[in-house]
Amino acid sequence: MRTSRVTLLSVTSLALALTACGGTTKSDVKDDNAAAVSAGTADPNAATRRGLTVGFLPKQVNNPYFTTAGKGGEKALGELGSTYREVGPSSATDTSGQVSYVNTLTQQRVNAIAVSAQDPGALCTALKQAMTNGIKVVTYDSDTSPGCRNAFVSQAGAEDLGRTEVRLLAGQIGYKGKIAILSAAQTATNQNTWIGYMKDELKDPRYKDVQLVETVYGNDDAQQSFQQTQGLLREHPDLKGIISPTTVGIKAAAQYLSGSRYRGKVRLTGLGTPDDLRRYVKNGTVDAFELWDPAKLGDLAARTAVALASGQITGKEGETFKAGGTTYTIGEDGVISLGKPTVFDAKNIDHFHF
Ligand code: RAM
Repeated sequence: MRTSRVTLLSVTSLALALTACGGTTKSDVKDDNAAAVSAGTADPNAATRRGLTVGFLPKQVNNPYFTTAGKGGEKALGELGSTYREVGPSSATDTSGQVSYVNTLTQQRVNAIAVSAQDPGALCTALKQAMTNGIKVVTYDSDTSPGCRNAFVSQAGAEDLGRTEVRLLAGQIGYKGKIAILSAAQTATNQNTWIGYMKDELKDPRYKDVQLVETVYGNDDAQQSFQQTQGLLREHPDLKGIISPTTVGIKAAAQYLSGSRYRGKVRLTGLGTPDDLRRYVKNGTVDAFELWDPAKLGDLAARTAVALASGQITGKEGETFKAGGTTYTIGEDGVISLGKPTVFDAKNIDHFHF
């Protein structure tokens, strides 16, 4: 769903209006929250507030990964007696669009925003403005800077993800040959963090015969990702493997390889959904890849947003809260970790449906 954009100016006026307003309106509830945040105190025993509205702002609305994550968030909010609202751009490279959506949600006076950032810095001013208005901000999937949100719900350890992808691919190509990376948007915080760890992992002497020749960007667009894969093989016909740490990219690369003479010759791994890649595992295009359950990520983002808006946590390291029966502890820089990803291969893929 697209919502009309508002200017930063109108959000700034809103901040002033909110500060000045009196009476028993919905904004007063958020003003209470703002007071709790500015006092920097968490009350783990505070009651979970109901009737909240949490705005989900994915990187891209028409990406099935975010649709699944959104469904998880919506279900969790339903269980908690609160409302889910989704807005967002249809392109993963529309950072100014994302900024406008933050401003829209601020103007709509939602209680919390859960956002997957297309760019680490671009959203900062708008998110800070939202927080000034008493709105709690959670990033999930792809972070901004720690000062621009209350907490980040991380899908899995970034270092672990980056390193295991290199290990998976190196094992598949016998630790020898040229490899490439097919990423999402060039600014994506999550992919860039993982790629940083991939490059670091490749410095280990055991990869001395593995050469990373290129990193290309398919912008989480199926057609662009397909063409980038095609281009990689044209440029490097002796390529041995591709890592694609994006669900859109890996699916498009699998499609290309599967229908080409490279099927089974060029190994492909990365982050994908079992439903997207099942057929490519079965036809020998992909050996193994990994992911977390996006619905669980959306669920935890929603529950974190509600815990923040209820004053149970503020996002400080060491605070704990309960979400769906599990107790989570907030780590350094306000990071909350969902857990470990699952590696899928021919042996286990049929047990997973998402
Ligand atoms: C794509 C997006 C998302 C990423 C997954 C793995 O859907 O880029 O941000 O976490 O892939």
